[in-house]
Amino acid sequence: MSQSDSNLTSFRSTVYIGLGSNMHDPIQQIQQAYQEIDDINNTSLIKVSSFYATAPVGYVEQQEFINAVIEISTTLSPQELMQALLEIEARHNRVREIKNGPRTLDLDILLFNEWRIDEPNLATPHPRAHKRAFVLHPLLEIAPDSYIPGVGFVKDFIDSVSDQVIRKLQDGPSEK
Ligand code: PH2
Ligand code: MG
Ligand code: MG
Repeated sequence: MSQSDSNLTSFRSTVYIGLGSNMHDPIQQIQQAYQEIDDINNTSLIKVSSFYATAPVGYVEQQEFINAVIEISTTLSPQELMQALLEIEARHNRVREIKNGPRTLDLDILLFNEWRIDEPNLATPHPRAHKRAFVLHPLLEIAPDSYIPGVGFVKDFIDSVSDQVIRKLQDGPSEK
């Protein structure tokens, strides 16, 4: 939070972000990111899922991931939020070598209100969210009624990802 959070005229959005890491102490990377996200101007962390250990999807010759999903509240625009998240990824020394490959920190906007955004660098809902157990399980945990615009309710997609290996590491959700 910052001083401009008191601007009551700004429209407040509810946003879900997926976090993933499989390099250099993933849990620490993600916990550090929670703080950095809460420190973004006009943005606050609302809810945090448990951590999930998940088998890599896409490019499989890599370490398992730790994944989590958070809910934030922000008055930033989608593009402003996106830029702030990219800066945090960069601070975690994120390098983009292999598509879907190992990463210190990945921050993906999953849902931005129920808005459907289709811009070259940003699409919401995240186009693959409903196909990934590492998104659906933590999202369902903190937002059991969440709806993916144009796709359907998260709870209705859980069965379709039952072949993906995922293990919940600690109990949650916790209110932040
Ligand atoms: N992210 C990817 C590709 N594959 N697999 C898991 N288990 N978790 C991820 O966060 C992940 C992935 C691309 O962003
Ligand atoms: Mg991703
Ligand atoms: Mg990403």
